[in-house]
Amino acid sequence: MGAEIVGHFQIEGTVAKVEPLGNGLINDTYKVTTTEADKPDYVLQRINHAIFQDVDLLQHNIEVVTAHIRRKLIESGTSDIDRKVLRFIPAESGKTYYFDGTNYWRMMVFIPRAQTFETVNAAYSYDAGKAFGHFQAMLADLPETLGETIPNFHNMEFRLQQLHEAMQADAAGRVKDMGYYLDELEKRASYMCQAERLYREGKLPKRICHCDTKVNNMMFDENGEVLCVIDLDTVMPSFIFSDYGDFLRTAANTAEEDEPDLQKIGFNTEIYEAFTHGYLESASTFLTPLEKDLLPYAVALFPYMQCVRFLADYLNGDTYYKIRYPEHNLVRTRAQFRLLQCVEEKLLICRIDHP
Ligand code: GN1
Ligand code: MG
Repeated sequence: MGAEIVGHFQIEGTVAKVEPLGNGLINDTYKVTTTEADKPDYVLQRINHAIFQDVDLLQHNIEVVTAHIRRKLIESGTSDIDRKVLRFIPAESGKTYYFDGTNYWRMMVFIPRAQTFETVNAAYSYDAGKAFGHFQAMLADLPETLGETIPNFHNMEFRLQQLHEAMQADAAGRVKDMGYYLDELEKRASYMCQAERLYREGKLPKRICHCDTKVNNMMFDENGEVLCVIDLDTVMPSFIFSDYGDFLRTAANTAEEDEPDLQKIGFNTEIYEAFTHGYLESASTFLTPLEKDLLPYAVALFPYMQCVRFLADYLNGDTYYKIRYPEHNLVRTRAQFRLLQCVEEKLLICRIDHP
């Protein structure tokens, strides 16, 4: 596998090897190394077609976004542009993906001498905040409306509805032991769904967001300077909370998102403050006062939403996220709930409805 697929794309150079890359939970990613020193290496990805069902829309969004950013970087006289925005390689059809009859594949240029991190310190968080704010700002004047590559992706009401459906179906017979988490999540449901309500009331806008701002989706150069944001599958209209909140969910957590030892999980307020500072520096030009007021809500929303999503997948018998062991989604659920509690304690924002 691999080399044959690569042959369908208009790459430069000769393929020397194809090997797995990264640790994403959705797509399968490979690094393609070429023999020639003066030719780029590439990243090959098998798109998870069960999750991204409209690959045409998916690639269209990504092409529009990367072209827009590239144009802005050129206009502003930025150097080293191929390391600051992803470049996709056309397949023989001219499209930026190839369908082999079963799977969809795409290729992009591998960004050389770049690094990603699973954890960051406060200084990096400040830079990342600025970079994500800048990413949203660059896309604020995108002339085209983008479709949702996963409909209702960060819609909290929809995610709770999916959890309720998973409870009712109880496909894996796991509901009986989940009473504690189901109750705790339900108590917070109304508070957590406030963004959708405010949107319906016309008080909150949707903007083009990245929607997967996990800390490991940002590339840094050899000196630790931010290069670019990767993993653009979920770039779509959303509340700005998506990008702000999901970064802190991963970066300010003192442990991994699936840490089994709950004692190790904490919320690092130094990282929270640094990231917020950086984010506001580049995003305050377009944020409304209400969006700014609700940033602490966004910090709680993302561990909550991720907890709901992991738990729903656990109840469904692990059909969405890749798992490494049978109880993995339960361990993730517990870890995200613990993180939510830490956020609530530190930011004093526990909004529970009492019956
Ligand atoms: C998935 O693909 P990856 O691992 O970057 C997921 C995110 C979750 C994340 C949890 C399309 O992201 O929404 O926050 O796992 N992406 C999709 O780690 O569902
Ligand atoms: Mg990723």
